[in-house]
Amino acid sequence: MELRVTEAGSNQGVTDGFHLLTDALKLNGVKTIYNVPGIPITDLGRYAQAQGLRVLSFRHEQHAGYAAAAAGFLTKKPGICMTVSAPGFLNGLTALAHATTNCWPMILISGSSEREIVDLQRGDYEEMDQLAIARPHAKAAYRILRAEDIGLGVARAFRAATTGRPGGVYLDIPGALLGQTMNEVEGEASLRKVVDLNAASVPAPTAVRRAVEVLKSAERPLIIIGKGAAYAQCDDTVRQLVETLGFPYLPMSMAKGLLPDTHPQCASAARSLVLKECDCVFLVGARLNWLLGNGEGAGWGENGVRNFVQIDIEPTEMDSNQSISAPLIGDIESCANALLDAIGSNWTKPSEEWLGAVRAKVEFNVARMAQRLRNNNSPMDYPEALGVIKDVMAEHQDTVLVNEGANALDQCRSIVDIHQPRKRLDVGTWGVMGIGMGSAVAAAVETGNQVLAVEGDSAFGFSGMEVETICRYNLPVCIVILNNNGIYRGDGENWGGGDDPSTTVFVKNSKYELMMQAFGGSGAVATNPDELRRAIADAFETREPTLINAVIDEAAGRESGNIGNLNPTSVVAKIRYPQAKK
Ligand code: ADP
Ligand code: TZD
Ligand code: MG
Repeated sequence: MELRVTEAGSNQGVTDGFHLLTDALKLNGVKTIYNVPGIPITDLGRYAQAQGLRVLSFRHEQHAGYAAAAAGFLTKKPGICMTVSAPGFLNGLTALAHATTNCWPMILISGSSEREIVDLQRGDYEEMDQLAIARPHAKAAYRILRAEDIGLGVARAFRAATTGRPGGVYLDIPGALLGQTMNEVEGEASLRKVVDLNAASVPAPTAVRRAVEVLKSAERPLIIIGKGAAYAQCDDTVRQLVETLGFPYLPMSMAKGLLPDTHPQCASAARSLVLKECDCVFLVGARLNWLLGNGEGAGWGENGVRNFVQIDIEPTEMDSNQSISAPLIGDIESCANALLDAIGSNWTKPSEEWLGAVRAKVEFNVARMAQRLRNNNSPMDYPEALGVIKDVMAEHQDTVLVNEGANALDQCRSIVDIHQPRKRLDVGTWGVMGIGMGSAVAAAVETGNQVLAVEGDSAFGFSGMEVETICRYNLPVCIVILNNNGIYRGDGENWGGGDDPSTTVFVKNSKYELMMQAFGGSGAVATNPDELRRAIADAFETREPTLINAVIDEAAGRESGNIGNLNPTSVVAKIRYPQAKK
């Protein structure tokens, strides 16, 4: 351990809370901290930087938090976010809850005020009982009160965030802890490196045999691959399992690219058909939550899904919606390998009747869409703009695509193929607007690859100020705003007839490109697909921070994109608001 020298002079042999905390993080492999400075953690960030950690400062904690969450997904290690107390903590908490909801490992470290004052509610600077507030939104929440417990506290946070089903962990750091001193040798001895963070969890042989029998009995089987499988980083094993079984598969949004979307078994373009007609569904790291209609109702198994088989590391996920005929409780790599062993070499692939029907539907739908992706209108509609993005992702397959919005999200997800694992970061399980710039920063920092952020104009606004962060660190991020002047559409009217614009409409023809130019990055406007293609090519060539304002027809979108059905309806609205046309 290095010697520490204080202003007072030589202070050999002594360490303190600041340094124990950074040492504990380093010992557990942390390389980057996503943070917003302030009392009491300003110096913590400085010391971390001095000790060789990369400390990236954001303009708002939520985006530092979303960056940490995305880093957790990309690296399979906890992403670290650091904030000040009360308001900074609350700003970061949204991201911690998001990480927990998505089953991603993240640790939110927040400074907090003096316990003696806070607990008597005497009104301290930024007083708040942060630990209690964090607990329901995190997989675990801990507070460290003594310098000698820093090693233990950090180790517990790492273990909880990562082992089993991953999630967000809150670590409460009262300001006074950071200044506590202890003997340096004892301090070093108190730190712990967590062993086998991503511990394997092997399924029982009986469960494996049961799953093989159920899968064998399927006539029209379907695999659904979720982001848990992308997170698991056993890409070759998943691919081998899918190809050995020979089933059509559907990738969930962030599992796209785990096998390339152009794979012959990929049934994305025949989604309605496979969900309606399948008789057996094999879930691999995907939950039967709202994104899959909870496995029932409209769109699902017209003739009834007879069997669900599910791989998940979390036992309570089984039977959370539909009855699971063959649960495989374990990590995806262990489960997939056990299945491959049990299957051996004599596996009969599904009937040509089923595979042929799926293939025909895929080919039909892909061909039907192809022309729409090639039109060259001005202003563009979504498919025209996204046809360009699709080409870019095919030509630059290691680009990380960040995507948020409503139409900007849904149409991008279905049109733009992803070719490599973990190259798509989006709104996740909650459908969060605001993940954009934080995810883009994390993607650039953690992978070093070019990032392409495809953003609705509303979605971008949630984190738009972080373009300064992107410029400050000179990250290779190209932002394309699909600008339709508003939320869902830009042509809504005020149904009360007043002067205020409709609730969903923004300033028309906004010059978003100037936001990037304000901080020294490049800005461009694209009014047609050719211009968009050229602007992206320039950004990829220079790897400069770039913002392209892509002008989209303001009447092109649909209310809520693909999930308009989730809006509650009013029975009296049509009578009261005759102006309401859409
Ligand atoms: P999607 O939104 O893509 O459908 P979900 O987030 O709903 O995916 O589901 C991911 C699932 O993957 C979670 O239930 C989680 O417990 C599980 N999971 C995460 N990591 C692993 C792993 N290494 N092995 C097995 N299951 C995992
Ligand atoms: N706030 C948060 C945090 N998350 C949300 N999902 C929403 C609000 C509601 N919301 C959506 O679900 S999509 C969306 C909002 C505000 C923006 C859609 O507009 P956009 O995309 O410009 O981003 P399109 O292309 O105009 O549809
Ligand atoms: Mg919009």
